[in-house]
Amino acid sequence: MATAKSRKKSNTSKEDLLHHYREMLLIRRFEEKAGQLYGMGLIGGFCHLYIGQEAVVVGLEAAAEEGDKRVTSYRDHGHMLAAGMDPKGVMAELTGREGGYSKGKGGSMHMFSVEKHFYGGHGIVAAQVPIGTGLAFADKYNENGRVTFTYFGDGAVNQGQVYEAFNMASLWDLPVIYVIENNQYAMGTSVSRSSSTPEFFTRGEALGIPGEAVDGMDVLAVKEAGERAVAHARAGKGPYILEMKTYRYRGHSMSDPAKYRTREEVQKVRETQDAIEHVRELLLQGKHADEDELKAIDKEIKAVVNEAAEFARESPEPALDELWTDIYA
Ligand SMILES: Cc1ncc(C[n+]2csc(CCOP(=O)(O)OP(=O)(O)O)c2C)c(N)n1
Ligand SMILES: [Mg+2]
Repeated sequence: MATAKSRKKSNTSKEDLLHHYREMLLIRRFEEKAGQLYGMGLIGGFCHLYIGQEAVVVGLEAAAEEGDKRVTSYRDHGHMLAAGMDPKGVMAELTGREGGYSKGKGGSMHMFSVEKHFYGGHGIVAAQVPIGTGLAFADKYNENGRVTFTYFGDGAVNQGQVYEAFNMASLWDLPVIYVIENNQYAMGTSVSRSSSTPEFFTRGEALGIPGEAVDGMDVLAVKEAGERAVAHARAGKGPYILEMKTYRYRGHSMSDPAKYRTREEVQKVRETQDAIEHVRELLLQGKHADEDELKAIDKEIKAVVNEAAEFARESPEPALDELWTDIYA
């Protein structure tokens, strides 16, 4: 990975840079707040934060068009926000309240929005890969020109069902983009300890699926690669693999002993590769914004997140009779 400072200067427009900056900052501040609420006991159960990986989803959303779909794992808050879901509804789901996307009954890992074409939120590692492939099958069948972004991790990539899905997607030229978010760890297991070949972008080669590795800490590189993948899938040429080299700053979930990597390792990535810092520098260098303007944006985003947190604390708990709705009997 290039460092935040050494990355090439961009000729991206001011509007686009500001958009990426806001979107990534919203995810980071939202996740920081979720971590706080968790610490206060207002969020229970599992909660996996996306801090550090923001450029992946923000860059790919910038390459998507209205109507395109997305499906991901349990590390899903960033994907929802980037898809345009309401921070209030996401935060209220984390606190298990009525105003949440699943009426407080799903929690962090189980939220959906058909309106925003977000299909979850899946707690079973790699389960979303066949689901994303199925969504793409439906789109091809309906000839609607849509593509599906199917996100999964470096741990999930070693699951058998991934290759069954790859085979069908390639056989039927399904419009699906497989996004491997390689944050280098699956819980406490590093890629070098778990994977016989670490070059995940080549995992579709035997099945005829092209792939490329991308600096997932560089939102502009992500967007560019996303556009190539989208063009491929939308043209009817079938699936495409993007391996995003990224890093998570926080623990796997809120309960993580963090014994598998050093503080120095995390600190080094934060200091030299941070995706938000990168865009911040581009904005300042290009004289698109000054420190005061960036501070004002930060303030604005914090207000949105605080409002979401307030809503999530004040929304009532689901009524008892909700126990009997949305279930298979
Ligand atoms: C089938 C299955 N096996 C094990 C688990 C427990 N588990 C939850 S997350 C995880 C690690 C997955 O790592 P990765 O795919 O790299 O995603 P990341 O957490 O890094 O985003 C494991 C083993 C699970 N949820 N489902
Ligand atoms: Mg991982």
